[in-house]
Amino acid sequence: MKLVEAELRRIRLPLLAPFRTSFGTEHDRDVLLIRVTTDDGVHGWGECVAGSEPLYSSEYVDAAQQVVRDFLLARLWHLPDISAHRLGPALQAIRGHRMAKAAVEMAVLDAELRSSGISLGDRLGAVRGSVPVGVSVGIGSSIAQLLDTVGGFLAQGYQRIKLKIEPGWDVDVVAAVRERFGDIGLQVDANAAYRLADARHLTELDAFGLILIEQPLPEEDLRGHAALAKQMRTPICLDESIVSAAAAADAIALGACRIVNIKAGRVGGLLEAVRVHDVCAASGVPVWCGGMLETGIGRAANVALAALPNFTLAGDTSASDRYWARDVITEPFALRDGELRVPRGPGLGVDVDADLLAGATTSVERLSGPG
Ligand code: SMG
Ligand code: MG
Repeated sequence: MKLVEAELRRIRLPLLAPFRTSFGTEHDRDVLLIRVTTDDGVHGWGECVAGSEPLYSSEYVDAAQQVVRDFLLARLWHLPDISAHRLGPALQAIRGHRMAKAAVEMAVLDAELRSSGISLGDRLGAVRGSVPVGVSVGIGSSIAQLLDTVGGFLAQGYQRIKLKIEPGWDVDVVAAVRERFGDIGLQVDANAAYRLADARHLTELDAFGLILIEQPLPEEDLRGHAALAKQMRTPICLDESIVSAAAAADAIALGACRIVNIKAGRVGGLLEAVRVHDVCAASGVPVWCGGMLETGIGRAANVALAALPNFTLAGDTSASDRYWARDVITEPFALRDGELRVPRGPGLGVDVDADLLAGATTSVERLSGPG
């Protein structure tokens, strides 16, 4: 299988409701989609999870598109036989830019699996036909408004609620949700908004029986997380800090986390995500699948990944209608009894709707290999 064409398409999808975190508010998503074509005429789709600004991590979508075009695809055109497991060695020279690499890998993997008739779930080692899902709830405008939002999601069947927190929107908010909704699965995510000096304040969260606290401290601060873990009863889960399987092994060895959030984009691709899963499984550390407000393309990959055996906690892979009035895939992901079904068709197992895609498109760059 040889790569002959690639289309770098940007789409803009308005979110049904703004999503506020400690680092900013998203009103819509500016998504880079990659469609590769092989010499057999098979297509493969990839989605890049980088945001429009470098706020979650150092990557952002304009840079990702440049990296994909000038540094990643540029190293792949000449390969006589391309497949996902050959990308690592071919792209090793390019440092970082994991979200850009992950998007290319997803597209190549999708094409490869579509041509051999294998589903992504089967390729990665899925052991479940559907996965339990939770929902991530942004910082609200008031506690009353947040309680309404949480109540709506629980009524839809979401199996756990994750509250975004930041200094000034934490203990009181968690207390109010616990009081109103009782013994629901509840966890919080700080997106690195605290410092170790806040440890005493954060221990107040221990009173609420949370499943976990996600990424309280900065990405680089593994030792800080290990020190915080000694003071808190609530398990620490890392998101931003875990950029590879090696980083996961280090964090676990240091005692910086007891749970890991896996996002394929953050670690450079689905194959590395499986390695993170395996490292955690070997250490008895449970994992769950994070979300980056993906369209149905990235969501299909997340749901397949979340079906691996050590994904024992509900993920942030919510249903399409939690985000979009209309997703770009023909069959949006729908919640059934608190779960999403893992696609069974070849590759990602979802079909892109050409009209919906055209309606959302803001630019298209068509590339082809040299001769
Ligand atoms: O996809 O439902 C989703 C969003 C889940 O909270 C979520 N993601 O830090 O885990 C996280 C955030 C990062 C994305 S904010 C744009
Ligand atoms: Mg997070």
